[in-house]
Amino acid sequence: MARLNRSAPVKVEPLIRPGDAGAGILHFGLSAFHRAHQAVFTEDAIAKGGGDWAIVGVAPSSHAVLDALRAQEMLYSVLTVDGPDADARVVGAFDSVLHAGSEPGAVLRRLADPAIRVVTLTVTEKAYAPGSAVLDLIVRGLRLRETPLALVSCDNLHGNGSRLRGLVGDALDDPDIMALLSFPGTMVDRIVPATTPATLDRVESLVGARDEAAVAAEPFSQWVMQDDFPGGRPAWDLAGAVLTADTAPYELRKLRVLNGVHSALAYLGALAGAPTVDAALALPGYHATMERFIASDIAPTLTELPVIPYGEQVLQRFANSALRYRTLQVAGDGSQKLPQRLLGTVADRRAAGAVPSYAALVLAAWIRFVGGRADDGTSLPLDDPLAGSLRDASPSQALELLSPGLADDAPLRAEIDRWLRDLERHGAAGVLAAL
Ligand code: CS2
Repeated sequence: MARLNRSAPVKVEPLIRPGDAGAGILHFGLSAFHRAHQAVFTEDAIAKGGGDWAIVGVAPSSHAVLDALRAQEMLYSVLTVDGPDADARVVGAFDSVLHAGSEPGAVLRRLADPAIRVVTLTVTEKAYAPGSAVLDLIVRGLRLRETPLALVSCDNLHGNGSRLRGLVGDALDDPDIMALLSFPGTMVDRIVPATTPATLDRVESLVGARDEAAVAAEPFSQWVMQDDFPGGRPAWDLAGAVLTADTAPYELRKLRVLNGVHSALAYLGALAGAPTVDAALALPGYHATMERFIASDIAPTLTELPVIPYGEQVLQRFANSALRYRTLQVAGDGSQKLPQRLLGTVADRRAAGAVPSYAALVLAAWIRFVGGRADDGTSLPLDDPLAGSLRDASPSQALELLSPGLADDAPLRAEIDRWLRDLERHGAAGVLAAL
């Protein structure tokens, strides 16, 4: 079958064609998530509101997606899957792509380019540390900047905008350039599993061309952001994004409920041998345990937006059997993710004098998971920047690596130890079936 490109006869036309709009956004991280989320909002926004807002994508390390997009003249498809139903669209929001490692000069020129008025990032939790390669590159480019620019973190971090502002501000140490920059907070949400060969085959039959950069995603997609763009922005509001003064309540609810429960299912599911999130949720007791985790531990920490109906909707989304989101994918980088999605819940409940029992269960499952064995003895891979130290860590050492001082909280520790004994004795599936 012919490869997707601008002259391939396809069954589905993009809303805009690469080249129709000039470049206005520089995006770091060509992840499946970016291609199914911000790029789709941006294509809709350009189609509805116009403007030169096409995306220059920067791949921080891997060449695979970049090569595929170049071979396809910047076109790729998003497959929306919902149980047995699937629908594909071809997206034309990219102007061009660059590789940070081998083309740093071109990336720096784009960071200085006045046509670029928005920089967006999906670089994952671990990149938000002083001295990370991608932040270093951005800061070098910003030193050349003379016109206003919004830097928009689209990663799952609490206070992502202010976090980025802090890191960039410290590294730049230049008040004149900082005065040109804004750091709007955002909440991003769409479940986008890693692309599989089955995704590519399904896209091929719906689009009528072979697409090596295709992604599959759930129907749900949400983007909430602070409207603080000194150089302007695409009409993302016309594309369904919510512009608001304060993103914090949305972000906290999403991190603690959606991402917190996702990780809970990932660890408790992987221990029980469930390959995917939907398979984990279908195990006896898992759905009910997640509802209790949300109601007893998470909901009391969130006062500004309704939690229980949101939690029910999240569980429904996780049950989408077509997503096949691997528990091992969600389980990766736990040392970086859990502080964002679980430890805030723990800290708030402890400050209120309560011991969050289900959150302690998730911590116990994580400790067991990083030990490297599923309940049936199968070995589990550990994809985590701290893997070297975590593999042979005792429970106290693992908790200490997650957050200094966490292991010293005696009531919490007693609850984690109780769950660890239960998990050891009955396995995750046995423990949750009996709850
Ligand atoms: C997931 C997220 O892989 C993970 O850690 O929890 O990527 C999740 O799918 C997204 O945040 C959904 O918006």
